[in-house]
Amino acid sequence: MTLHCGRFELSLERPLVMGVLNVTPDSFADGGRFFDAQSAIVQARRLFDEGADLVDVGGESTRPGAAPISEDEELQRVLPVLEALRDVPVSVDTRRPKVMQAALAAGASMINDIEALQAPGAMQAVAQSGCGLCLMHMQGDPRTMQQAPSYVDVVQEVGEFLAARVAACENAGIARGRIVADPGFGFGKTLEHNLALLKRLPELAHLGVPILAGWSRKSSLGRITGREVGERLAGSLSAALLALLGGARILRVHDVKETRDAVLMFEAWRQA
Ligand code: YH5
Repeated sequence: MTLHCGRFELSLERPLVMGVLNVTPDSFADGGRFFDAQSAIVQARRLFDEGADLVDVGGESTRPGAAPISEDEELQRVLPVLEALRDVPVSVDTRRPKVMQAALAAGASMINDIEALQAPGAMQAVAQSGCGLCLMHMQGDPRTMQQAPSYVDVVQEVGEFLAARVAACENAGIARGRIVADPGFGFGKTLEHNLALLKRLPELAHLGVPILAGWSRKSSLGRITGREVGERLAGSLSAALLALLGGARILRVHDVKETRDAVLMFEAWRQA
């Protein structure tokens, strides 16, 4: 049981922790891009020290309502960081085929695409390499997705979408052992949709690929706990544990050190 991620083989014997690294300009620093890249690299090393199995680097904000940035801007943000992290497994959170290609050439081991490779050319960009791949479900696009999410049966629809994307990838020559599927918590989903997906996560086991779950710090936690984004650690850890109970094998989180302990607790419980 391993996940093929380019030159890395990640064991899925125990759940994996994916640390989140946003590479967005630091408005409080005037050192420019070099400073931004340097602080991102330092932060990535810290996430690995804290127990991350891989780090997810993103140059484009995909939070609800976020404005898109140019392709050049995205490349200039992520490439220097990837080049400095060739010795460790790094995924790149991007929707753009050109960024995928450049990121893989710069040493990235995995592509994390919130559009599940639906952009023209994205499938080919990933098929040409041996990288890992995360296929995520989203209804709509980040700018408008939270306006009126609607499903008849969210779990069934997300499952059908992901199954179709896994099949399309396999047809394009991307081996199943490289693929991870993600229901996309918060991406065109109400709190009720997110909870239905969390509760019924075992129903996604039929996909036959590891499931990745990303609840860390998200608005649904704020809706439940009444906490602002900086106060959502306990909610995030609780959601992470519930996802593990539902069969998730990879957790995408901001708080690596704390999530690692939750994973160790889960593993101890599971093996008892
Ligand atoms: C994900 O779930 N999420 S970016 C809003 C927040 C906090 C966090 C209001 N990329 C996922 O993390 N990729 C993102 O507070 C992702 N799965 C995968 N595969 C959104 C995010 C966030 C948004």
